[in-house]
Amino acid sequence: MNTARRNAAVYRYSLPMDAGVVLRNQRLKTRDGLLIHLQQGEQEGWGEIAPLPEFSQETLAQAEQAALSWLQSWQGGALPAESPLPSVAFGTSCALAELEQRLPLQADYRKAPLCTGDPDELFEVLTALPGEKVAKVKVGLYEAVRDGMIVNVLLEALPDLRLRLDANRSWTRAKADGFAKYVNPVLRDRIAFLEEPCKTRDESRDFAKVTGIAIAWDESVREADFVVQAEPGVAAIVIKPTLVGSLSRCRSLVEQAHAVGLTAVISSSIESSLGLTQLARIAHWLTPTTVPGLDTLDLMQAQLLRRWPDSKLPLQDLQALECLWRS
Ligand code: OSB
Ligand code: MG
Repeated sequence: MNTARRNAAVYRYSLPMDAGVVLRNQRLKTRDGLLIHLQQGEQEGWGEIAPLPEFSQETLAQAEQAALSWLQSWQGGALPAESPLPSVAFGTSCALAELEQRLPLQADYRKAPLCTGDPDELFEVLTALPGEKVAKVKVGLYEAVRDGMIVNVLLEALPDLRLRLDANRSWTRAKADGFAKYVNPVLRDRIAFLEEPCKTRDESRDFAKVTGIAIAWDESVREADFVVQAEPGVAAIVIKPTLVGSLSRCRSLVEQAHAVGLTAVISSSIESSLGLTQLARIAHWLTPTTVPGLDTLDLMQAQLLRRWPDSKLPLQDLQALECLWRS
């Protein structure tokens, strides 16, 4: 039992984003969040708490309140309960796991390159990609027909490519069919999965059944009535820890997925390089055979405290951060 004195601190960060990062209905000019630091004797741990606008239920102000009360209680010697706010539960559980050396250091820095716009650009990246060629393409932003053609062209041009697609529930059942019509049936099994094609789960299930294109749950995983189960046409669940909650909640979801034969993909909610490198460690630990969905660092103009290997982005250190509280 470690009886050394405990200290804690909370910092606030605001990282400039690349021009033109749009989340659902709003442009994201800066990514704002908190870093928490726990210290006990020789041990220390960091965690990131960064609710994602348009995706998280909680605001940063609410997360800050909840984080402060969690930290004060921890600092006083308690083991506080997991916060009901997912971003807070994730950040505090990561900091504790680092402090207690329960988060392995080895990381999976592979990432599935993310393509929102230009398929020519993705083509170049993919041609140069070492190892397993898997990329993620956002669909549903333009016309479904255009999406279908792009997918077809990419799969035809690169015979060892597998694609993950993400429609973020943007299609009606009819639009989803409009997409599928343009994807050559012999190429469809190289779509590893299409995340949430339709507005409802039932429509997405039907789409998978009719088209033979496998689907994955992402938004659904965060809904109260969601249960992890094997279903025809469902290949994977996407786990975004900042939106889902504590490490133990994420771990339980991964275990449930694996137990029924589903792939679990650890994925980014646009965390800073500090949170993102922790996600790479979580992915290596819990989903070692699956490429994680972590290609979001380049949406930002700087890294924070810890570097992502080979990233050329400048690093902001602790001095650049505003300390909100320390004990
Ligand atoms: O739609 O899956 C999404 C990031 C933030 C919010 C929503 C999403 C994402 C990603 C992360 O796409 C990258 C990935 O999953 O590969
Ligand atoms: Mg998604």
